[in-house]
Amino acid sequence: MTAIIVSVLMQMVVSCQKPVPADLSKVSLIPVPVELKASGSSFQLNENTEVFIPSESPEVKALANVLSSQLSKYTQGKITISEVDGAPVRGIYLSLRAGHKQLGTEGYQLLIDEKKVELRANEAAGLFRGMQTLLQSVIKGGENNALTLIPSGSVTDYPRYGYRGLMLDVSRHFFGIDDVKHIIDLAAAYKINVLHLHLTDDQGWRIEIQSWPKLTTVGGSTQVGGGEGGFYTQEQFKEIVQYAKEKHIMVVPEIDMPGHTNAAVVAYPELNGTKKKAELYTGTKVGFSTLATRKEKTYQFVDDVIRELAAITDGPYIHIGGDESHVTKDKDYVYFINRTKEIVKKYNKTMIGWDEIAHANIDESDVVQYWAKDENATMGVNKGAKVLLSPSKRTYLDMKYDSTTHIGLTWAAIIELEDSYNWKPETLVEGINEEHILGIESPLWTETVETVDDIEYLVFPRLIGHAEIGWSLASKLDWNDFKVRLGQHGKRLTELDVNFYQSKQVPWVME
Ligand code: TNX
Repeated sequence: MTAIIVSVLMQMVVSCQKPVPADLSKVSLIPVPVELKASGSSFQLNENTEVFIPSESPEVKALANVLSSQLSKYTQGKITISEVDGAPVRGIYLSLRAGHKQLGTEGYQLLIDEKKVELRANEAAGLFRGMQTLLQSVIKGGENNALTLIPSGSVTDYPRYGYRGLMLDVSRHFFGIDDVKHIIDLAAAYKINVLHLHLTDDQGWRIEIQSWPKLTTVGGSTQVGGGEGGFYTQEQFKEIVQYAKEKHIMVVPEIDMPGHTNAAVVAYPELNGTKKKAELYTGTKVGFSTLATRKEKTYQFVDDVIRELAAITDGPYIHIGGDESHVTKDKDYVYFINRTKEIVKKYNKTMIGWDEIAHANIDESDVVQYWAKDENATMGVNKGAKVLLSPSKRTYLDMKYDSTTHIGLTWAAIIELEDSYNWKPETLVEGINEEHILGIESPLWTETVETVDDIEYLVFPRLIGHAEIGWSLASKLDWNDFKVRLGQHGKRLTELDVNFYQSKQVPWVME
């Protein structure tokens, strides 16, 4: 009896609410969705709002928990979650139902009216991406802006490229797992789906390899500038992988070889391919180290490293580096990449390497990461490989914004926001078209990056633009439109306490 009364009262509360006009097409969504239709009214978020999910779906439950805690910021009490068998008539409903082929694995549909917000996707990843759109759609409205609204209408959305990455160099300066998780959270809010960790370089080896323990105890003991460095145990690395997975982000680990291996050869001098004795290195030069590419011992090392790494990596990719091997003879370099490719294959992973690997016997099962040379990218495509785009003049997050930027480098370019945004993947390199492109990735090299504040400053807001280039339809990419939408994210970024670069090219709205 009481239950009926409560339910009748609830209905009255809901139906007593007067519709409040709002315009979904005015909401600044980034990345801009494929299709959006506004219907002029709104859904009101308040303490009576509930999140509904289908029963027996732990994955959706986990997402609903995240959504409820994020939305509860706007309401007095915590938004409750209830399991239902059919679609509810009111509230926020997360529904997983297969069959929307066009939406693929990451796409979603959002249907909002005065009574209900329904988020639909084929897979949990799609619900997660759609949740980011939903969270960006929450606005203040009504009299004195006292109400929290989600403008009504519909969104149908799915990504252009399946790989939209951020790379973090944890070798030049080491960052612990809490820092990495924090960056994962920020990137996930803009639908980034890959975190590439550059785990090894001349200055430090950052991942525990149990069969070669000195890699970390010796090779991980310092960093640029001489700080104490550090490394991830395999358990910690798995924790990062798991955390990223909950945000539907895949981790791509990189072991950079045969160059950029000073830290490894200090730990194990028998692997050294130069005549010089290696010492721990805390400077920022590149291109001076190499492995002994003609020794069998080296391939035992590569095999052990890839085997252990493959076992703790969820995703299909292992990145083997391959850049700037300036002291490796060309034929030795090609020999090394060819052998390493076989080892990656043996452990059932797909090899990614920087664009120089196009000189080796690569094929359609490999990925070339374009950073420097058009001809390498083209050579890779001609051999059938897919290309991951990280053009240094556009996507290198370690480049300064202007000549006064207090950190960062300038060798590739000085990259203000407009330059980082205003390019198209499919017209970047002649002959490389959409079908050759796996996606785009923005690398943050950390020679000059020492703190999380430094990371945030160089990554944001440039990564937000790259996230849009990777996700949105080419026909919707427009700098003048983007900068206005981005300006509307100023307040959000400030609330999230992100130390972002307040580019003068953007009309920031901080209130
Ligand atoms: C070049 S990009 C490198 C890195 C440096 C970076 C600094 C690439 C594949 N190699 O080793 O950290 O420049 O911007």
